[in-house]
Amino acid sequence: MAKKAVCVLKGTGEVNGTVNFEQEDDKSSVKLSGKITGLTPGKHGFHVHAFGDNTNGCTSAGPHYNPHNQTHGGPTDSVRHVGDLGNVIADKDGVADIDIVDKMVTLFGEYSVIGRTMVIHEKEDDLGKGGNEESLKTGNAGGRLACGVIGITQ
Ligand SMILES: [Cu+2]
Ligand SMILES: [Zn+2]
Repeated sequence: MAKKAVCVLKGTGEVNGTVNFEQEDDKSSVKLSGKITGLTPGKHGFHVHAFGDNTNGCTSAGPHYNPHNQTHGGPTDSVRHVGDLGNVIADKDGVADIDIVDKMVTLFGEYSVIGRTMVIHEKEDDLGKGGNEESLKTGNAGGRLACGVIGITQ
Protein backbone atom coordinates (compact mmCIF):
# COMPACT_ATOMS: atom_id res chain seq x y z
CA MET A 1 0.00 0.00 0.00
CA ALA A 2 1.21 3.51 -0.84
CA LYS A 3 2.58 5.68 1.93
CA LYS A 4 2.49 9.43 2.32
CA ALA A 5 4.43 11.75 4.57
CA VAL A 6 4.71 15.48 5.07
CA CYS A 7 7.33 17.84 6.43
CA VAL A 8 6.76 21.46 7.47
CA LEU A 9 10.03 23.41 7.38
CA LYS A 10 10.58 26.29 9.79
CA GLY A 11 13.61 28.18 11.01
CA THR A 12 14.64 31.27 12.91
CA GLY A 13 14.42 33.47 9.80
CA GLU A 14 11.90 33.94 7.04
CA VAL A 15 12.55 30.63 5.26
CA ASN A 16 9.73 28.13 5.45
CA GLY A 17 8.07 25.50 3.35
CA THR A 18 6.19 22.25 2.98
CA VAL A 19 7.39 19.02 1.43
CA ASN A 20 5.06 16.15 0.53
CA PHE A 21 6.36 12.60 0.13
CA GLU A 22 4.62 9.84 -1.75
CA GLN A 23 5.74 6.28 -2.49
CA GLU A 24 3.74 3.45 -4.04
CA ASP A 25 5.50 0.51 -2.43
CA ASP A 26 8.87 -0.53 -1.01
CA LYS A 27 10.34 -1.06 -4.48
CA SER A 28 9.26 2.20 -6.09
CA SER A 29 10.97 5.59 -5.99
CA VAL A 30 9.76 8.22 -3.59
CA LYS A 31 8.32 11.45 -4.98
CA LEU A 32 8.87 14.76 -3.21
CA SER A 33 6.83 17.80 -4.09
CA GLY A 34 6.17 21.14 -2.45
CA LYS A 35 7.57 24.61 -2.07
CA ILE A 36 10.10 26.51 0.02
CA THR A 37 9.98 30.31 0.23
CA GLY A 38 12.14 33.09 1.69
CA LEU A 39 15.40 31.83 0.16
CA THR A 40 18.14 33.73 -1.62
CA PRO A 41 18.03 33.03 -5.37
CA GLY A 42 20.09 30.03 -6.51
CA LYS A 43 20.97 26.57 -5.23
CA HIS A 44 20.46 25.39 -1.67
CA GLY A 45 21.48 22.02 -0.23
CA PHE A 46 18.55 19.83 0.74
CA HIS A 47 18.96 16.68 2.85
CA VAL A 48 17.37 14.24 5.23
CA HIS A 49 19.27 14.47 8.51
CA ALA A 50 19.56 11.62 11.00
CA PHE A 51 17.39 12.64 13.94
CA GLY A 52 13.82 13.85 14.31
CA ASP A 53 15.01 16.14 17.08
CA ASN A 54 14.59 19.91 16.88
CA THR A 55 15.27 20.60 20.57
CA ASN A 56 17.98 23.14 19.77
CA GLY A 57 16.58 24.07 16.40
CA CYS A 58 17.88 22.43 13.24
CA THR A 59 21.27 21.64 14.84
CA SER A 60 19.73 18.81 16.88
CA ALA A 61 18.83 16.95 13.69
CA GLY A 62 22.46 15.77 13.57
CA PRO A 63 24.39 14.83 10.43
CA HIS A 64 23.01 13.64 7.08
CA TYR A 65 21.07 10.39 7.42
CA ASN A 66 23.73 7.79 6.60
CA PRO A 67 22.77 4.29 7.77
CA HIS A 68 25.19 2.61 5.33
CA ASN A 69 28.22 4.61 6.47
CA GLN A 70 29.07 6.14 3.08
CA THR A 71 30.64 9.48 2.13
CA HIS A 72 28.58 12.47 1.02
CA GLY A 73 27.49 12.64 -2.61
CA GLY A 74 24.82 13.76 -4.99
CA PRO A 75 21.42 12.15 -5.51
CA THR A 76 22.49 10.32 -8.70
CA ASP A 77 25.73 8.97 -7.23
CA SER A 78 25.95 5.36 -6.07
CA VAL A 79 28.15 6.44 -3.15
CA ARG A 80 26.09 8.91 -1.13
CA HIS A 81 24.32 9.29 2.16
CA VAL A 82 20.73 8.06 2.00
CA GLY A 83 19.73 11.62 2.94
CA ASP A 84 21.57 13.31 0.07
CA LEU A 85 18.94 14.96 -2.12
CA GLY A 86 21.30 17.49 -3.69
CA ASN A 87 20.04 21.03 -4.22
CA VAL A 88 16.80 22.84 -4.74
CA ILE A 89 16.88 26.01 -6.86
CA ALA A 90 15.21 29.21 -5.71
CA ASP A 91 14.03 31.70 -8.34
CA LYS A 92 14.56 35.48 -8.21
CA ASP A 93 11.70 35.75 -5.71
CA GLY A 94 13.34 33.21 -3.42
CA VAL A 95 10.83 30.47 -4.15
CA ALA A 96 11.97 26.89 -4.76
CA ASP A 97 9.50 24.44 -6.25
CA ILE A 98 10.33 20.95 -5.15
CA ASP A 99 9.98 18.16 -7.69
CA ILE A 100 12.30 15.29 -6.83
CA VAL A 101 12.17 11.56 -7.55
CA ASP A 102 14.65 9.56 -5.52
CA LYS A 103 15.39 5.89 -5.31
CA MET A 104 17.33 5.82 -2.05
CA VAL A 105 15.10 7.78 0.30
CA THR A 106 12.25 5.51 1.39
CA LEU A 107 9.13 5.61 3.56
CA PHE A 108 9.23 1.82 4.01
CA GLY A 109 11.10 -0.59 6.25
CA GLU A 110 14.14 -0.38 8.45
CA TYR A 111 15.61 2.68 6.71
CA SER A 112 12.42 4.73 6.50
CA VAL A 113 13.00 8.47 6.80
CA ILE A 114 9.73 8.99 8.70
CA GLY A 115 10.62 10.54 12.05
CA ARG A 116 13.83 12.09 10.70
CA THR A 117 14.40 15.75 9.72
CA MET A 118 14.58 17.56 6.38
CA VAL A 119 16.97 20.51 6.31
CA ILE A 120 17.27 23.33 3.76
CA HIS A 121 20.70 24.99 3.76
CA GLU A 122 22.16 28.42 3.29
CA LYS A 123 24.51 27.45 0.44
CA GLU A 124 24.86 25.17 -2.53
CA ASP A 125 25.70 21.52 -1.87
CA ASP A 126 28.87 20.69 -3.85
CA LEU A 127 27.73 17.03 -4.00
CA GLY A 128 31.00 15.74 -2.58
CA LYS A 129 33.07 17.25 -5.39
CA GLY A 130 34.45 20.23 -3.47
CA GLY A 131 37.91 18.71 -3.08
CA ASN A 132 38.10 19.01 0.70
CA GLU A 133 37.24 16.88 3.71
CA GLU A 134 34.08 18.79 4.55
CA SER A 135 32.75 18.21 1.04
CA LEU A 136 32.65 14.47 1.75
CA LYS A 137 30.65 15.07 4.95
CA THR A 138 28.29 17.97 4.31
CA GLY A 139 28.87 19.18 0.74
CA ASN A 140 29.86 22.56 2.25
CA ALA A 141 26.20 23.56 2.26
CA GLY A 142 26.64 25.89 5.24
CA GLY A 143 24.07 26.88 7.83
CA ARG A 144 20.65 25.34 8.38
CA LEU A 145 17.98 27.83 7.36
CA ALA A 146 14.90 25.77 8.14
CA CYS A 147 13.97 22.22 9.03
CA GLY A 148 11.12 19.98 10.01
CA VAL A 149 10.41 16.41 11.09
CA ILE A 150 8.98 14.08 8.45
CA GLY A 151 5.64 12.80 9.69
CA ILE A 152 2.95 10.38 8.55
CA THR A 153 -0.02 11.90 6.76
CA GLN A 154 -3.17 10.56 5.16
CU1 LIG B 1 21.68 19.06 5.29
ZN1 LIG C 1 25.33 13.90 2.77
